Order: sequence, then C-alpha cells, then structure tokens
Amino acid sequence: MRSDIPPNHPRFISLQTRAHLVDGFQRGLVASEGLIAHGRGEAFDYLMGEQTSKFSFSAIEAACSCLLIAKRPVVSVNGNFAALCSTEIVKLSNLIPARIEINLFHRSSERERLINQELENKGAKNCLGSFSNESAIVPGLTSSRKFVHSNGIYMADVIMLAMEDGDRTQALVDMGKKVIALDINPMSRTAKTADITIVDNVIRVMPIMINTITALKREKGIDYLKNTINQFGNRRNLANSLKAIVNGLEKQSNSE
Ligand code: PTJ
Repeated sequence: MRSDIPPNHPRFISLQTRAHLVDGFQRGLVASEGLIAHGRGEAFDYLMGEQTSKFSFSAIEAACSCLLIAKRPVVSVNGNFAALCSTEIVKLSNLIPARIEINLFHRSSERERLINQELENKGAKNCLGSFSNESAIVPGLTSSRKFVHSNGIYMADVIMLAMEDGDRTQALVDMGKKVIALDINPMSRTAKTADITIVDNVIRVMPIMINTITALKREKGIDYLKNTINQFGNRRNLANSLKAIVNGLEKQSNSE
C-alpha cells in the first residue's frame, strides 16, 4: 500500500480509497475496468459532498431490515467491492447471517479464486461462486453475471449487490427477488431497478450497515422491521438523492 499520502492531506480519505483500489488491481482482485468505474463513483461522491445524506440513512435502515427478515439472503461480491470492503462484507454476512457469492461481470476463474482467498483471509467460510461447481443460470441475462450458484443467488430471496450499472438487477427482479443496491449514482439502471438503493459510497455505507444491523437486532422486533420496509419508497429515495445533488450544486454556484 502507498505510504506517500500524508494523513493531513485535505483529500486523504479519497486518495487512500484510490490506493486501496489500485492495490486490489495489482493483487488481481479488481478488473482494469473497475478503476474507471471507481472514477465515476468518485465524481458522484464529490457532487454529494462526500457525506451520507439523511436519505441514505433511511435506505440503509430499510435495507438492513430487509436483510434481517430474509429467509435466504445473499451478498454478491465483485472485484471493486472485495477490494474496498472485504472485512465489512464478512462482518455483515456473519451478523445477518447471509451467504457470500462472488459474481463477476468480467469473469475470470483466477480473479474469483483471488477474491475468495481475500474474503477467507478476512474470516469468510464457504463463499459461493462458479468455482463451487453448482452453476445455475439467471434467465434473460446475456453477460457472464448470469452464472450463479444454485444454492446462492439462484435460490436467494434477498440479494445485496454493489457497484454495478447494468443488466443484472432487472433479471433478478424478474425472478421475483428483492434487490438491495449500493450505488452512488442515483441515475444508474441498477439504482432505478433495485427495490432499495443506497445512494452513497460503499466505504461509508458498510460500517453504518454493520452498526444498524447490530442495533436493530438488539432493540427492534419483526413489526418494526416490516414497518420500516413498508414505509420506504425507492422512487422517492432516488428523487430525493438527485435533488440533494442539485441543491448542493446550486449552493456551490451561489457561493462563487
Ligand atoms: O469485478 P467485475 O468484473 O464484476 O467488474 C466490476 C465493475 C465495477 C467493473 C462492473 O460492475 C462495472 O463495469 O460497473 P459500472 O457499470 O461501471 O457501474 C459501477 C457503478 O458503481 C456506477 O454507477 C458507479 O457510479 C458506482 N460506484 C463506483 N464506485 C462506487 C460506486 N458506488 C458506491 N460506492 C463507490 N465507491
């Protein structure tokens, strides 16, 4: 990991996150395209003021409630998610508990093996992936994300996924699954198709989710969880997140 980023640099967290991703790329976890995808995410984060909005907090509470109520929840992991959040992915999946499945757009068995190893180094056990030899196909998908595990994503009732803009969420929704998406772009296809979209940076979201799940498990019952889910509306959530960007830009332009 780079040691040339001074901790008192005004953009330390952003630079350190980049360094994590580059490190993940150099270790073979992240696809080269993942570096570009991160740049798009950084731009949205900048527009959002690099902080978690009250709308994200509501979406997080709905998402955690949904995971806790689920019968067969699965956390889907790609290269970027593994590079940025592997410790938190393992913690969250143990807390729920949920299965972890590695599912890649730019599919390669070597990268799957390395991501699996990374998650196991953080304490994960029995992660699923196409390496586990129980492959099923998501109907209607043409990309490599269609290959899923028959006891994982294929059978799941709730799937949490992160940092993908494209074809899979619609196909999963068409299968009758509830999808929770972590995507900082409120206009992405994934953000718009998911049941619950957390419009925020995964590096902030994951620790908040872990704390929220811990608190919900300790303090709240099933009625509270169901009520939280029922009161959440993703369209409203996305519209509010977009407004937050527009308002931030207006404030900026007025202060110039
Ligand atoms: O590891 P693989 O092979 O599965 O490939 C992963 C990538 C990321 C390359 C693949 O899923 C991809 O091409 O993704 P997209 O279509 O570029 O979409 C990524 C989405 O994640 C975009 O909407 C970005 O704005 C968003 N994003 C990027 N970084 C973050 C993010 N959202 C939340 N937190 C971030 N740190």
